[in-house]
Amino acid sequence: MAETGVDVLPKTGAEAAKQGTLASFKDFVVVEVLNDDPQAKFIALLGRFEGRDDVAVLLLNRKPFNKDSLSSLVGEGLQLQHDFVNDIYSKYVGRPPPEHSTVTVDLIYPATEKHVKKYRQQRRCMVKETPEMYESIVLPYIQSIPPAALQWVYNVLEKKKEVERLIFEDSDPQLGFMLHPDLKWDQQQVDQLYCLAIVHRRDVACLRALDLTHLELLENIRDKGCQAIQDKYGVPATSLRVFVHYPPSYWHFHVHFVHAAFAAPGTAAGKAILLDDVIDNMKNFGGDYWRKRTLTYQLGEADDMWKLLGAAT
Ligand code: G7M
Repeated sequence: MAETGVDVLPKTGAEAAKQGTLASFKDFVVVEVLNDDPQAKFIALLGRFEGRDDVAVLLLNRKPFNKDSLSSLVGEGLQLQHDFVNDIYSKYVGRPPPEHSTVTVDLIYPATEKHVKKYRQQRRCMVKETPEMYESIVLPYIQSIPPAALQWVYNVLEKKKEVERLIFEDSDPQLGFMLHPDLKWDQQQVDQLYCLAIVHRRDVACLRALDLTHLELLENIRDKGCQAIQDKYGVPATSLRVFVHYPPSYWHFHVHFVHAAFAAPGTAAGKAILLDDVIDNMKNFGGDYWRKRTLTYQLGEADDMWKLLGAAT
């Protein structure tokens, strides 16, 4: 094989990680367990590839049971090891076949300090953000974030990445958006559906930026996004929780579409605001509703925003 050119196989884990072609984590060293949630069967690890100074955040999620292939689980597939029996009650340890024992693996590499802080377990704090705090503290903070933080968004919008995952596009520069499966969804089970609509226009950072001129955009995302999900996955609008985050992690306007049966992370009060409520409040109480409101939400204490807002709260 040639030593140069795009077809060269990467030699190290770090190179493969950058190309998205990792086959295993054999030269990955765990430095810290950032978070461990046994209930959600989730662990976040901070690590390094051997010989590298930069760090990676590795998120491992055990997948829920797949109801569509139960026969391969409870048939001969599950190898049983007896634990105990007491009257009518018995217990075994079961070793599932490979298709039932996979984990989803999300890797952020190279990870920034912001990523590490985001996933490290930390005290949760409530903030009451007034419009004045938004103007004087949050807006300058948003403006200080390096544009590189939105590179993945622009890669999607410019069709450099995730092209084969595109579910729907409305290419209108003002009203248009692109709909993809969210990074968090592996598209295996429709009752865990999680899609993300990203708007084409680049001048709307978040909920606070909305006014009456954006109503048509919001209704367009809701109506065409729901229709596209119905067409592709057969999930009707009545089974979808459609919401925005405030504050978002990425300050380029986007909308989450999640199956109503799925209590996904980030759907809780203090983070998610239903798109219908966003629209309805603007229609009923004025286009500047989200600019005039005090917004109450939760942040991790390691979050840069908490460092700025904590003192003012
Ligand atoms: O909290 P916020 O509203 O900013 O949520 C951003 C959403 O973008 C989350 O649900 C992420 O899982 C999702 N997301 C983040 N990244 C880096 C990607 C990505 O590269 N591709 C896709 N499709 N979704 C992403």
